[in-house]
Amino acid sequence: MPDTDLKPKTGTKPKLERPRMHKVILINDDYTPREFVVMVLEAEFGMNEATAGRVMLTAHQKGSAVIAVYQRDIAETKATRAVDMAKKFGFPLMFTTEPEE
Ligand code: NFA
Repeated sequence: MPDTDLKPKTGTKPKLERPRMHKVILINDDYTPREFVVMVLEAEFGMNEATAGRVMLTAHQKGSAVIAVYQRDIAETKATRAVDMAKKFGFPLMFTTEPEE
């Protein structure tokens, strides 16, 4: 095309928002054994036993605890896998995700 303008445009690059990160939140319940919660936190979220124990206790005492922050897909996959693992053992353990501010 003879009159195609090949000059690079300047000043038109859109400013992209960085995608928001998503928190995975552990919800307390009255039935899931503490040791099982710790095991799930170790298995699915790569925590050591000391950290997993602290996070579990925080949720136990306050009702919920933020576990970690990931890109949305990863947060949702990990939360789903953790809930499914608990379900398989007959426990009502819940994890949710929500976007960071
Ligand atoms: N509240 C549960 C218990 O006393 C332990 C628990 C902690 C469950 C954190 C869910 C989340 N067995």
